[in-house]
Amino acid sequence: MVDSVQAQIADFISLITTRNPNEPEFHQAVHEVACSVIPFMEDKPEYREARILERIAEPDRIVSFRVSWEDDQGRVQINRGYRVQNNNAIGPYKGGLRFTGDLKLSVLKFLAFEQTFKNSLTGLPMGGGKGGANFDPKGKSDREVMRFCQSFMTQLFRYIGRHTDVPAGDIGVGAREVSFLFSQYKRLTNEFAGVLTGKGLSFGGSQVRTEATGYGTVYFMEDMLHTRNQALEGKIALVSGSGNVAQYAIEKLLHKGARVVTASDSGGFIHDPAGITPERLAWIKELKNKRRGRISEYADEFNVPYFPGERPWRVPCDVALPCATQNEIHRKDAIALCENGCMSVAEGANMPTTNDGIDIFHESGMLYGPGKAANAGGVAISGLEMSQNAMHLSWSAEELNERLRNIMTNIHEKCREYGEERDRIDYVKGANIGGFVKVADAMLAYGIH
Ligand code: NDP
Ligand code: 2IT
Repeated sequence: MVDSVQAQIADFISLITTRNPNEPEFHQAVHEVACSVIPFMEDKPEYREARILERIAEPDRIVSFRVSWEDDQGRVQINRGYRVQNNNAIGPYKGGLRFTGDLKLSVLKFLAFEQTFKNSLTGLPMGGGKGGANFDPKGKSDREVMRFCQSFMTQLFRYIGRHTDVPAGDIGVGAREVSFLFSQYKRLTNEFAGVLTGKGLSFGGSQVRTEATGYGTVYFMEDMLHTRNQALEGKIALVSGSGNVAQYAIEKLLHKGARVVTASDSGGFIHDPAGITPERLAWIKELKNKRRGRISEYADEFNVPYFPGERPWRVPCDVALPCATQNEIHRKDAIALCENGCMSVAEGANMPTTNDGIDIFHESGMLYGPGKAANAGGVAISGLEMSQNAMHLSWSAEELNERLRNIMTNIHEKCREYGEERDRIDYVKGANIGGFVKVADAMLAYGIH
């Protein structure tokens, strides 16, 4: 039985690898899910015969388009934009847009695949998608970013819509970019519609969306710690990244009485042993969201060490929250975290830990919350932004924060339902199966297409 399951997983991965050559991130994400879902399907022939997992792992549609724009020197620039519409069995495609210089289709495919499970876990009616461009907003002027976003949306608008596909932000796409994108959609269609989430509060945005991913990740960690009668108060926390997710993860960790000793960007990390204070966090927000500077400046400003080209995982800690990008915790980093006494990892980022790193976490018995569960608070509040837009009303911050708190606990419970083992909860298994079932049942009902 076990051998046959292992053989099925190997066959499945070999099929995915052959069908999608040179897409290591996509293979990695599918592999992780297959290891949970294929054993689960052993006594569920209806899912197996309908080849549901194989269908979820083949995107419904991928569009790619040229984005031409003019830089401040009047030179023509050309980038490539994409939208991966992975699966809309349970709702319109939903997921962020990522702008990074090195963006590859493999990364967007893994993100859109994971998003399908994550969105299902929120309990809201959202399918999975992701998009973006190989465009790096860093070092560009506001006007250049505006012209790029206008050109990007001039292509993208024909593939999206409030009932079709609703993008949002991700790495390199924050409030500024979403505003430019939304306004171009409005110009092109003459429609004021909830076609993007993460909008400004004056034009249909939701309270708590900015905070939701980071806060939600901390809530999820809090729920994991509760299962062992632990709390965040007094814990030493490592955070990576210093963008949207990291900033609000740090903020909520401070509310909960934790001591956050690191932050990072693509250049390296800072170590502030006394702990990032609310004042220093406000300084980081100003640095990253307004001045668009580097985290190394924190080290100069507050006279703490900066480690260029390194990640924070070798600093001793109680808990760790990777909030930057994929594959930032490798096996050796996972070993260092465990050896240094880290008791829980909650992923604010998508797929920050390699699969052999996850194995180390599981072997150590630590509380490990994978991104598709732990960081689902962002897209959950996006889903509620869509609801508010559809009803032409807006809820208060208190209301939304309470809903976010409840959604994260519901996701934790879903992970428990499908991932509980004799002496622990396997959150990877719980999140993968918990996200899979709703999508699979809808696909079964639809028949074959
Ligand atoms: P931001 O663009 O606001 O911040 C990204 C942060 O990650 C920056 O500090 C950036 O540094 C750092 N970073 C980016 N690329 C790399 C790299 N290759 N190596 C090291 N550091 C890097 O993005 P978000 O905070 O929105 O996203 C962070 C993570 O959270 C991503 O994995 C995203 O997919 C995930 N996520 C985001 C959600 C959201 O609502 N925004 C929801 C759920 C998940 P630098 O400034 O130098 O580029
Ligand atoms: O990875 C994610 O969940 C996001 N970037 C947020 C997606 C969304 O639609 O809010």
